[in-house]
Amino acid sequence: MAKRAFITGVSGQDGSYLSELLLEKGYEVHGMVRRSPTDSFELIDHLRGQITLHQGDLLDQSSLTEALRESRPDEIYNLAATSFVGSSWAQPALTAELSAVGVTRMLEAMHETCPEARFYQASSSEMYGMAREVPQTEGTPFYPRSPYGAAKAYGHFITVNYRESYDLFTTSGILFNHESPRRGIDFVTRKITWHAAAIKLGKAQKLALGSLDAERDWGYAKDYVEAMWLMLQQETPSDYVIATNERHSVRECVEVAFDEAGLGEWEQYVELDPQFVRPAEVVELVGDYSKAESELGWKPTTSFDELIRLMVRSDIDLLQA
Ligand code: GDR
Repeated sequence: MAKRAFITGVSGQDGSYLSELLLEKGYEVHGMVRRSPTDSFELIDHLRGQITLHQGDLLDQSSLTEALRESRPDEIYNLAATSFVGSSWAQPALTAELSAVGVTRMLEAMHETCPEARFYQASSSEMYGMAREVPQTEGTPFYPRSPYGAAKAYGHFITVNYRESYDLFTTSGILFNHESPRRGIDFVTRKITWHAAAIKLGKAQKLALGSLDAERDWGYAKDYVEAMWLMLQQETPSDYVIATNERHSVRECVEVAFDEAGLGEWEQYVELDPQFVRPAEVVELVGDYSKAESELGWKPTTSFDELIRLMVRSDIDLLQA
């Protein structure tokens, strides 16, 4: 019989790639959406008819219990959250409701309706914030620097706690930044690749950024959803850092993107705008994925340069269509 998976945040970047991966593997895929399941969801509309959507909200306990009762999953992937770090200062309590308490609600729903299921929690490198050591491993202490990071740290610890308190199969994937052509336009890589494409095609003139010096460990989302699945196929549940162990700056991202678009000197198009600067920044985030490599057999397959170039080409195609 086909395995059943339940994905919250199914209509986002990771949810859409994970759905495709699980369908390829023969899973019956169920997803949770906040709006009506009959609405359009850009990133998963091509999967209509192949996945079953349930209406539910991480703010609403009974909707989660009901969605799990209906879908009876073997595997649960909790990807739903507010994903834009910058907005978490404007909506700190909502961020906590969704990304912190929301995890408890999902775990409670699982504990009540399907305790035999396996649970994946989408944790984040933002939990390391003001990093205590470089590179970061599963053992590095957390020091979040945003309401987003603080909420994710709670989500991580409650996931570990349900494993230890109730012997549930719960895992936390500490994912560093992961990008793709499906990345939202507010995130810095996609903002840059979209603008490079738009400037190339004469549809935009300038690109306004908060800073060129910020650095991140950026990987390809398609590689990262594979790691989520692998974590739930192990004999014993554990937590894993998923990263590339390489750090690149926003400036390098701009250089590669404008080069791929054939635009020459990028300096003439880029301006700095303080509205995109955050009240507190994270520093020296770079992940050591050696535990994932030795236990899951996982490693990143797409370099930073390839990733940014494929995103620019995709944005050029999108804007030409
Ligand atoms: P991040 O991603 O906050 O790391 O979170 P984002 O792409 O938003 O920022 C990366 C870095 O770029 C700097 N930056 C800018 N960022 C944006 N968005 N816009 C700008 O104009 C700009 N200029 C400079 C930021 O300050 C930051 O340093 C992502 C999300 O996917 C989270 O959900 C996830 O948990 C983490 O990655 C891992």
